[in-house]
Amino acid sequence: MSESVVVEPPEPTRVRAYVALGSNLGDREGTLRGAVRALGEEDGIEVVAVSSLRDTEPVGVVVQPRFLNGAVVLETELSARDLLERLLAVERRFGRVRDGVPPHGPRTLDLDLLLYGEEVIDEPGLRVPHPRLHERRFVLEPLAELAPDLVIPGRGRVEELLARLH
Ligand code: PH2
Ligand code: MG
Ligand code: MG
Repeated sequence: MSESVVVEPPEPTRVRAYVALGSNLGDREGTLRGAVRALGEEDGIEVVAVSSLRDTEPVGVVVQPRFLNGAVVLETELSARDLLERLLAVERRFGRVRDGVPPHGPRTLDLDLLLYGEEVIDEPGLRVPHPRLHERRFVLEPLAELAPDLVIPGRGRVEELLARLH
């Protein structure tokens, strides 16, 4: 009689992803806390760490309410595209409206995929690393709190990118 061999299913590949949080309409803190909870409840997404939340001056379109910003570290089994779709779905659940609103205008919730592992992706609607992450203090500060030594592909270490802004 041959010995039985237990074949373990392959470990699903888990990727570490970083997501920026932003809100400048309604109950900003309630929305960001709720969104982080909602992300953690999604199948295939685990919230590993959450930065502090900071009140920030609007950048770009400056005539709009102040933002509350932060960032989270996720571990995920989802592809970058599927993760992006989940982020957009959570934005909608928290009242994000895109129709008729200027691209950088006020929003109840903005969840931007900053990094997906070490991958560099440039596809319609999906660019990682996020193309403006290295020049935005409201993104780099919370990111530096979570992962100062993190290297942004093509840009450098988070802490150095932040120091360059001072
Ligand atoms: N998001 C923008 C435009 N400007 N300014 C701040 N302070 N925080 C943001 O999250 C932000 C912004 C577009 O996504
Ligand atoms: Mg944004
Ligand atoms: Mg966005």
